[in-house]
Amino acid sequence: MQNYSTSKHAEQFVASIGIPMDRFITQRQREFPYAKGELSQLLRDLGLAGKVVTLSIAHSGISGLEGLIGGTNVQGEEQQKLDVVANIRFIRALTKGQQVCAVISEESDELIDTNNWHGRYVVAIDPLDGSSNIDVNVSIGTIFSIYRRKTPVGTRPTLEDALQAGTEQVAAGYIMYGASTLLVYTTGYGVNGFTYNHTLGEFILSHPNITIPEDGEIYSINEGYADDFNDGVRNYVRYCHEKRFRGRYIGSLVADFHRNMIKGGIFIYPSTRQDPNGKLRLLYECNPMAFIIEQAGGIASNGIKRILDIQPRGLHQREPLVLGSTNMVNQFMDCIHQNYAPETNSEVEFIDF
Ligand code: AHM
Ligand code: MG
Repeated sequence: MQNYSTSKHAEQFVASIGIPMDRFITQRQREFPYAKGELSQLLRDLGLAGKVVTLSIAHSGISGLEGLIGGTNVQGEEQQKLDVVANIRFIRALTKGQQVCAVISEESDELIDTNNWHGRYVVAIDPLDGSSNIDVNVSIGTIFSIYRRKTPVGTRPTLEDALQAGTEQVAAGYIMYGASTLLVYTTGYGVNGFTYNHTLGEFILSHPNITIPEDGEIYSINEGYADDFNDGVRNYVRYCHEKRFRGRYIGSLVADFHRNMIKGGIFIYPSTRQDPNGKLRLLYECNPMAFIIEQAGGIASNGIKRILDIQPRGLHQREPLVLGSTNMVNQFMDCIHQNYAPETNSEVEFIDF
């Protein structure tokens, strides 16, 4: 039997858990020879806004923050009060932090100019994802993606800064507001997760070096739309049924993604008859999750192309998304490219009850 208490792996594990995120970020700064601490500061700013939003969510029921605000966002979706609160908190933190020259937000039609023209970074953010779960105390999240700007420092940021392929991300992450608040991020050197400790007011390293199992038995897709999927996606769903995989679908991307990354699984938001490009937005939903899952050892695709290779054409562009454990995503690809036909006459005997 392996002696875990003396293995190198165990030493690393024990040594790293418990480090406050601030210290972890400072230690890791050397991974960015070009950076002078601005990216570290930016990650801290996101963490700070995440703490404030954690409080707003926790008190939403008793402070009148539940429910709709009475307006719609650029995508015509009804805005919840907490959507708006989270948007304000994150944009304020990024603006005051001064490292970011422009923000792309799910809640804002146009590119937001923070007036920090000396900031070197651009952030794409979904301030509060999983709107349908906000009022029912189910996990929701913030998703973010960080790029270096393309235009010269000191000038007005433009769409050229915003419309960068996912391969250009320098960092990406999410904050999950669940049973605990968890901040998970990557800078391209693995994936690490930090749990918020309310007493200390700090994010503490709790999930060092997260990797996704190569295989899994969880599939996450909204099967309510099955009649609107194409045959390939329906084939894959039937394959999951045949394999007796477990269906798990929260309807909050962050929560579904996080569970699948830890346990092994596949998340699919395909194109449907109504929405040929799917629902999820490339810049602040697909790209950050794709960067994280690849760093954890998994795959992310739109069914044809690697997500990170897609050249964005618009701030709120949507893409079909499939991501997760390598073997599961590869099997999905076989199904959608019709290399797999499910057994139609399986000889299963059903027992009446
Ligand atoms: P939102 O940004 O309006 O909250 O929508 C995104 C969310 C994702 O978190 C989730 O994966 C998906 O919408 C669920 O959509 P559906 O209810 O169509 O299954
Ligand atoms: Mg969203």
